[in-house]
Amino acid sequence: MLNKKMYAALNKHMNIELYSAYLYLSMSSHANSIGLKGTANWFMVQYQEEMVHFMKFYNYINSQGASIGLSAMSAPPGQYKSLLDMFEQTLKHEQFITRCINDLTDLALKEKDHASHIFLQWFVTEQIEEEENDRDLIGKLRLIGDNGHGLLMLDGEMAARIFVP
Ligand code: OFO
Repeated sequence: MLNKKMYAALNKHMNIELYSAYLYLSMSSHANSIGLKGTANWFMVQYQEEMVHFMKFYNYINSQGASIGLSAMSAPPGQYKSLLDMFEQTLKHEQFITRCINDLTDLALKEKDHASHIFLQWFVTEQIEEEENDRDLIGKLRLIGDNGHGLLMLDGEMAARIFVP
């Protein structure tokens, strides 16, 4: 059973995971609207992954006998200056998520909630990959700069990403 503090923190973060899904869904559509279909695919896969993250929290809270509370969702930005801007915003968001996961893990230890502490380990590991992916793409985009050919090549690479549930 989750204590009050742990429940509130996990439930709040569950809603943040849903916001992550919203954010990447919006980025996917923006990429599509500027003709970058591969990038649109990359963000669509990212959206699907975020829904998995959301459902992990949803199922965990339910498995502890509590019912989840969905909160109102703020709208993500719909316009971006460039592809680099999108990925810089993505990395910034993922760094925020990493801080949230670290805070949740600290709380689980403080509350001696071993089940939640184990549950959160998956996310601690996942965040390493989340940030790494974004940093890799930002590095490539900085090298590419304004080179249209390079941008299209990278877009083609991003078309190959597939969702692995
Ligand atoms: Fe992008 O890792 Fe969840 O939010």
